[in-house]
Amino acid sequence: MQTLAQTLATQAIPASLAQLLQTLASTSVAISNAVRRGALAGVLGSTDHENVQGETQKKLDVITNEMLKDALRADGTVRALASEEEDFPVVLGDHGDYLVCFDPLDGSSNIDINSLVGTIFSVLPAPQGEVNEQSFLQSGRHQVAAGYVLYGPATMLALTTGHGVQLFTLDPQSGEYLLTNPAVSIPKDTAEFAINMSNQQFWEAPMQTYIGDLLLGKIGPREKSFNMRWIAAMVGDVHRVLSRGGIFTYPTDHKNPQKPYKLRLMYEANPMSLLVEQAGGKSSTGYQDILDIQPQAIHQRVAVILGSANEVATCLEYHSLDYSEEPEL
Ligand code: AFP
Repeated sequence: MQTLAQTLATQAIPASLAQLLQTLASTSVAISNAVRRGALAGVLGSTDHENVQGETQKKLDVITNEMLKDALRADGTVRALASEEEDFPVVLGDHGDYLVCFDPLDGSSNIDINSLVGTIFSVLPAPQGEVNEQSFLQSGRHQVAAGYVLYGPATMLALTTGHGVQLFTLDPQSGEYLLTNPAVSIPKDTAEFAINMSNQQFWEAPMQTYIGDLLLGKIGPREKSFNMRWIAAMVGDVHRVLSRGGIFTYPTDHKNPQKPYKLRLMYEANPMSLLVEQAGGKSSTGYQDILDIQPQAIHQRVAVILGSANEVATCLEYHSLDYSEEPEL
């Protein structure tokens, strides 16, 4: 089986990008080891800090953030990074071709229950001259690479450099990522959806109606039965979508009017959308392709609907209807 290095050598990408991706991959091997040791390494539980998103940081959020920061600083190809766990971008040096955005440990609330977590990353070109927060505000179409590492029963890396999506499995013996799927392809149709149903009363009309119709199964307008899954780590839910299709959504909700969206554009929505598009799927807010959004801030959040192309298209049809008429009593 091909190693990650051998696979990257077959792609028309600059040597500096291949080096950076190797650095991200080898750091993820160290993260995988820390995650696997869990309580034995004393890494479970929370800190007494909140991140800029107002969420209490887990010890592993902080540890993995530092591991990635140190590795990217030493790599030399990265001018600055933006992390879900950092208030502001961190400038690493005055040379290097890339900016990196990452969520060091997605789904960290799963850590204490020994369930799926992962690392998500997005690589953008660095502009000429000084870099600052503004430099990161590039739409997802500018990403030169994106991927995630899933720390599950096996540690797996999903990667795109714009040449489709490749899936690698970590060989724990050699510490190498080996190519286990050279061309991931998301089935166009599906009978599986992923959404946090507990927020149902707070969704807007299009999502209420769409999910309502899925739940009606064979007796509803869709005339087929749907199954539901929810991992509470986007990395796990998107991995399932890449593996066997499905639709995943974290839609707009009004549970907290100050925070109508949950997922972060730069660390979650953009890299996952590039992977999904490169694997033949579709990704949208309901009204706009996620990859076309012009970011306004690095910690910006968005509504996300992604997955099997035909199912996402159906969901978008519900978003194009007029819900202003009061329902008949
Ligand atoms: P954390 O990394 O802060 O735990 O959040 C994970 C996440 O942003 C995303 O990965 C999940 O899809 C989503 O939150 C789960 O949210 P719920 O708490 O609503 O299940």
